[in-house]
Amino acid sequence: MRVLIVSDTHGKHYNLDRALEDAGKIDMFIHLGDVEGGEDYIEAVVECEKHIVAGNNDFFSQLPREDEFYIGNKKAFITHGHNYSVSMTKEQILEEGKVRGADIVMFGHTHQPYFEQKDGITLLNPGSLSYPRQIGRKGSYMLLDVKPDGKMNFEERYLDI
Ligand SMILES: [Mn+2]
Repeated sequence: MRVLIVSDTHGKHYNLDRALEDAGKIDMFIHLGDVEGGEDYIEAVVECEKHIVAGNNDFFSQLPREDEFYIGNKKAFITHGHNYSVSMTKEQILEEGKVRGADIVMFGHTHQPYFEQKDGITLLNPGSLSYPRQIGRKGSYMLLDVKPDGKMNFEERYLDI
């Protein structure tokens, strides 16, 4: 199964469309917040199972602040990350993931890709599709491929400017 993981589109859909096209057929779509009104657009163009959380800029949205669900037999915990000071430290969100018994913890907010496997937990941020802040500033997203034997392969991908 293929899972497309994106974040921080901030109401712009040009790069989201490119990511959806690049990713090809997907079985699950995850957006880690700062959708800024893009919910209706995503609802219209993405047909598979979707998990979307609210970011610090989604003031009037009805989206949940966090979500827990399974990807295969692994438990995922997703949240935008601003409530866990992710710009300063990854310890708080990692700790929350442990408390919740998560295998995979996903966040956004920093607009910089992040990937770490620690204490049995995979902690990741796909970066931002619309306003990348890492060196090179290419819009980024992550693709998770779950093999038939359950093995997970995480791939960070960058769009050409
Ligand atoms: Mn943002």
